[in-house]
Amino acid sequence: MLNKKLHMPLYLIAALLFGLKTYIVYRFVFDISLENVMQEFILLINPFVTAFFIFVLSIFFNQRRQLKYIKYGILLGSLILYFNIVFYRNFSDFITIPLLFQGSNAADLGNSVLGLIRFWDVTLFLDVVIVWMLAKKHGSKLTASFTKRYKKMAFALSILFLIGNYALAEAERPQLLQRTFDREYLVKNIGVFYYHVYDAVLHSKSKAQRVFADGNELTEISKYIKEEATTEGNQELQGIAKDKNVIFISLESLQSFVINNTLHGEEVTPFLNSLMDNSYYFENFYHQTEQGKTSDSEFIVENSLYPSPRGAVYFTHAQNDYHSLPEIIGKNGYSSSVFHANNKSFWNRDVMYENIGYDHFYDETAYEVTEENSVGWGLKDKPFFKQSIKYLQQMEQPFYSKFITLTNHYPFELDEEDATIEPYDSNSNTLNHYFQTVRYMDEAVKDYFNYLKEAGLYEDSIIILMGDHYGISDFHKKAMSQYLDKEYTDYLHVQLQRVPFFVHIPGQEGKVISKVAGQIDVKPTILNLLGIDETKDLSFGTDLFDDERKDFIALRDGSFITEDYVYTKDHCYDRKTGELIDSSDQSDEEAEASACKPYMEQVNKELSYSDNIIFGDLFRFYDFGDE
Ligand code: GP9
Ligand code: MN
Repeated sequence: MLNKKLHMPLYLIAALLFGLKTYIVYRFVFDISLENVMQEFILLINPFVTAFFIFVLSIFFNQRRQLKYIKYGILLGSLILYFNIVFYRNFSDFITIPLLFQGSNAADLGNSVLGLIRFWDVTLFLDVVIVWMLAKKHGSKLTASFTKRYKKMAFALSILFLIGNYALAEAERPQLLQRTFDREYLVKNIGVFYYHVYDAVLHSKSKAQRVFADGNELTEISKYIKEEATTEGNQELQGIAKDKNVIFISLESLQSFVINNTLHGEEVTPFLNSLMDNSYYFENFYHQTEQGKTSDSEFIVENSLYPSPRGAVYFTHAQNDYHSLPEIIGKNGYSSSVFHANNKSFWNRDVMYENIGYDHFYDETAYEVTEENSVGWGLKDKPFFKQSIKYLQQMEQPFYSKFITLTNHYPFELDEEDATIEPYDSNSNTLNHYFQTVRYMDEAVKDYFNYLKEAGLYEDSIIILMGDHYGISDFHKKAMSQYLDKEYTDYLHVQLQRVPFFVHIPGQEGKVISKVAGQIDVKPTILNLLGIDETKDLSFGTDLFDDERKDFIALRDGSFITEDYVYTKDHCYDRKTGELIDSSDQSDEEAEASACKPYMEQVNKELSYSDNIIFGDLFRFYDFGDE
């Protein structure tokens, strides 16, 4: 049993004080956005759960050591929190290990650190002062040698709290840890301390893989790329956009099934449909993203490499050497920028963009965001485009600018006044509202074309539009098959991974192109249009206008699509009809073996080559010869 004289043990006092302080800091110092009661609840319990776990460990020591552990524990915890506060004041972001050790951000901080300290910051150490004083005056009364049973119970309780906290976080944001979401999300859900532990694990894992890599692997990989994925590019279109501005529009969650389709007898995307008349439109273009969603689509377009099978490359390998689109075109006289009205650290964009050579990132702070002009994830697409144009007008030409839309994002919320098409009627609210936000985005893009014309930028630009990834997941199978009037099969699932891809060159007629294509091909396609020699590059895609191109598109889960077949979940289908080629019939199985098998090996080889490049940071050993 407990020591009779003991009232409240010091470790509990420390946990309560430190938990309270951490909560106050989360709530009032960090600008953490809370969207619902559950998020508020998680944010409230997490500091106490964490503090309890940290300080309960002290009970395993003898009394003298308990005091030491609690005293230095609270000091260290407070310092970590305080460093984050100071860092946050400058960057509105949390410290990451790579940032601390190699980022220029940390150096910037060093210079201005004095300006970031406030007098009242001393109050942030009040709990430390109280605990140290109590330890000094009443140390022996506030500690005890706890019984085995007490130790076991208290420790078990702390683990239970942790699991409870994590379970709530996981329910609020599924696959929180696997998907390495935004740092704000991590801090919001697991707290700043576990966020640091998580960051450290991520960091050492990717460091280890990098350490054991050497340049030799590149010989084999570059040989493969030269043989299989490098072409001269379509000669007719080569250089057609030379010195023109490139405007790239990333269309949030837009899938091809809505294009040229109707709902209640109305076109869902009237503007994009009309754009098909004077653009190259690829109707069999697949997204190849994984857990990194939008950031994966960005990564593929910028590098023509595959994204990571787990997590987001933008987080895990943001410090690698790449040979990215912004860097290459920068060397060819282009300025480059990204426009996206979200927190700059979302998907670690601020770090990655700087590394791969973007000159400027117009993030949320570049926009006037109010309650009225926001919905769901933030600034609505229409004001987003409207407010962007002034920056574009001042930009040095030629420029490459990427615009990332946001309104058509799960859960597809829209204000009533913005809805111009009735919702669908199915068991899925998600799909029902998807059509409305898709229509809104279509209108926003239409407006944007007009702004470009008014600003006199249209004629000197080429405009590329691409869906970033699916918006309607497998979870809405029933509603999807109702809308499409088709049975939802694995084959259909793969076919639904098609996203729109437009290349709009003002003054050119364009056409609908049916060959199989994917995001991996965007970089070489843009380079060829700009007349930049792509044969020096190491990338897995090929120019989409070149008939000599590699004839399959690999999805990140190993599924693939060829001109004739769709392969997924161990089955080979006829691409046009969706008929299964491997039935139980023996002879058909043989047919399957000869049909999909040769591609299977190549797809796996290609995906693992790409992983090797990224995990081993192999491009640091390669001279692209364009310095
Ligand atoms: C966030 C936006 C959406 O900034 O790009 O990200 P997603 O969830 O689609 O990856
Ligand atoms: Mn997205």
